[in-house]
Amino acid sequence: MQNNRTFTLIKPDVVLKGHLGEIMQTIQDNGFKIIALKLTRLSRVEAMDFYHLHKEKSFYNTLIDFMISGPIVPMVLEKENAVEDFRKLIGATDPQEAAFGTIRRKFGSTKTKNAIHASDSIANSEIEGSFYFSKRELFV
Ligand code: 3AN
Repeated sequence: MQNNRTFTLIKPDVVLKGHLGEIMQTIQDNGFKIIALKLTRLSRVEAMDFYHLHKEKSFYNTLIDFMISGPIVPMVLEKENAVEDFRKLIGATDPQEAAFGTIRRKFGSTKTKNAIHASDSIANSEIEGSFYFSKRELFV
């Protein structure tokens, strides 16, 4: 992924509550351009693969069950300083601790149902983006 891109994934809680449009508007209003997007659903095996780095964590099974409970919307976004700026826009992992005005503060409810995921580095954004999208879909 170029260093002006990041990967994000809107989680099932948001999609099922009907807040998808509002979040996409927030993303665009904050200067991010949508490069790739799909509405999809993970199998248990895919979810375990995507979150394999967390497999020893106490919350792993809860996270997997939640992530396969409904539709998700992975996206690749473009903006200068995309990874860092987008992490600021989503806020802290726990929506109760996330800053006011952030996506997790507004739309998340718990550390598991926290509305949205975003890559924490350029390297991870490349790995995560290519988990969901082909090179052709990413225009690379
Ligand atoms: P973030 O998404 O803020 O970078 P990570 O990468 O530490 O957070 O965790 C990945 C996902 O695992 C989070 N998005 C969250 O849904 C879940 N998670 C993290 N910590 C906890 C926790 N203490 N309890 C429940 N779920 C958690």
